Amino acid sequence: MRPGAELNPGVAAVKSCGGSIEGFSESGQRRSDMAKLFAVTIVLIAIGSAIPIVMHTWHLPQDISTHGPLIDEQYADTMAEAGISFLASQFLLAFFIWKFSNVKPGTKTRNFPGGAMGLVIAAFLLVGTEVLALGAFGAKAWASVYFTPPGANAMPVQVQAGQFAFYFRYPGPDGKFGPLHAEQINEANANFFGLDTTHDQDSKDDIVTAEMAIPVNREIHLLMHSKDLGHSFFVPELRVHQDFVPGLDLSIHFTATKVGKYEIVCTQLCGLGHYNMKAYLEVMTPEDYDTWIKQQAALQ
Ligand SMILES: [Cu+2]
Repeated sequence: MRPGAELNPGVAAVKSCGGSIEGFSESGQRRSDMAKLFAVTIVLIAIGSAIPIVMHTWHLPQDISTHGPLIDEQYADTMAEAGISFLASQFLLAFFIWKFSNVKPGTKTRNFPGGAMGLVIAAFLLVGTEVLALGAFGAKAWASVYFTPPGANAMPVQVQAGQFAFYFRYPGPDGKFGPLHAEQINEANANFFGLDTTHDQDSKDDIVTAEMAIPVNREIHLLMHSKDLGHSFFVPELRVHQDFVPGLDLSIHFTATKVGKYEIVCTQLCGLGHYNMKAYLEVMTPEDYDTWIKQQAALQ
């Protein structure tokens, strides 16, 4: 290298070096070959990881809810947008590595106009626009679940999460839930919700179960609370995933469209027994549901 010459192959914006590579040492040539191999590897890995996505190798679970198509559409839009950005950034990275892989000794280093600050601002604007755009496009799916109230005929079901089980409560023939008394929760006598059936008239016909059953094609208004700490209610097929927050009464509404048995899982790491915190949702025909709820009422 000539005295005083600068060589900085790590900076992208150096002058391209087509033509002669006079003075290029053998180790420099080897580095250049390795860089080109690296660029090709990046392109191959990027394309290889995109193929299963484009070919839908990993399907989403079946959708059994009325709001599911909107959620799936949002997933597809997000995946397409993120996928195109990912491929573009990898190809660009590979291009720069290839282009500047054989910088000859003595090439003058040039800096990006504005330095790192300009790049940081550009990245900030790009990512911010991307996040805002996805938020705007996803508002419809979000609003269909959270910004519209349940219909007047929605069937109320209460779910309580606690380490490490879900319990469900149905209001019984009177259609009213009795009040909860946290101090009366007693798992030993199966009073999971803290009901006082001796004094509270509305609690007398409440039905508590360890599994959830609902009639198909009927809107459900799910009332959620946690007994202890953060948990979640996740049924992938329903496209419902809502956290429980201790101290908050949350609710969500949905309509299941396919009869079947589906798993309800907690996705919050809620303690040592978290791995085993699950229950089942059975979507039944209206007739089967009537039979089931009568059976459960008889077991109280
Ligand atoms: Cu949990």
